[in-house]
Amino acid sequence: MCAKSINTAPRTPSPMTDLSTTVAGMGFPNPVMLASGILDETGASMARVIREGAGGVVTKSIGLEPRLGHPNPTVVEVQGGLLNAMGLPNPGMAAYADEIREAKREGEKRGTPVIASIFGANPEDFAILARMAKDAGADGIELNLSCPHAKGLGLEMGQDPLMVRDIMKAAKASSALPIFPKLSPHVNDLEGMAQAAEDGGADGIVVINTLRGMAIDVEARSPVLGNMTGGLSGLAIKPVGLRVVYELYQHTELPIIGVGGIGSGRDALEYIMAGASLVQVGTAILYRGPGACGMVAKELEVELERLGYANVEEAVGAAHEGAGDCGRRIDGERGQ
Ligand code: RRO
Repeated sequence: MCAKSINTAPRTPSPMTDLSTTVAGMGFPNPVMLASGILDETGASMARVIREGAGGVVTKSIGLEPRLGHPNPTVVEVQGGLLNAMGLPNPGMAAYADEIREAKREGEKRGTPVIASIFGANPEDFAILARMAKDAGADGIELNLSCPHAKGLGLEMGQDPLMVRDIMKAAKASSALPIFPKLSPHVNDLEGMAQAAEDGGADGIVVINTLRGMAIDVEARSPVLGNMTGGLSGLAIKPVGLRVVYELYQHTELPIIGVGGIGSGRDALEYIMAGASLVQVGTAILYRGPGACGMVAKELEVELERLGYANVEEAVGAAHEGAGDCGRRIDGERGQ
């Protein structure tokens, strides 16, 4: 067993579970956030998600300049989820700042953080965007280092540990906000990438972005998506996300934000037990509507109570208890 005791499981149902939690100094009314890329093009849609019970919202990924994105079709439903190649469409941060302000007004009423997702082509872009997002009132920043289908952006940067470190440093230097890089499962050395993020001053790590995939139209004898390939999200990727969160938990002390195929309180609890301190819901919005985050949070509360957890923190990493030598980093040493 590991020397560091983690989350001994309570035995009896807890009369009341406190869903509120604090991560990287930020307070969240519950740990279920809206993921970047869905219902977050406008302040009004994010405000609605907040009103319907989300514990936090993440904006669509925003760059410096307006961008049209990839040609249609940009989204197709596939077995187990969605395949998208939106191509980072956005109006540019100068125009989008008002959307952040509007979401923030609703967030302030309920103590719900608004996190700005940003993308760029180099550390300087990220530094400027982090400052602009902060000035617009964002409570935290998510660095998109993992979009699987954007040339020279996203994943291309997130596969280079030195670039990850330098982007983190630049964003951190220009904005005092908590900053969370979003990493891809498409990396050979996830542990090294997390270390690079930590070296750059990351306050937590978000995993996972979508998985690179493809759909074929046999009548047209061609790929369905205008971009040919796209990112797979939804239930199909949940086992991948869980595995990544579980492995990261063994190698970093940073808080982990889990995303990928979460559509119920049970899914959220699986991620939390794997090691996530917060979770994000994206594709499930399509099936459950704008209230999906609030619904998942309520279901999570029932699950935590049933299992006797008084709060979310007690359950974080619980799935490592029964796994023998836990390998969680202890006293600066890396585990197995
Ligand atoms: O806009 C997109 O096409 C997109 C982004 Br930024 C991302 O991070 N992940 C994804 O699947 N699509």
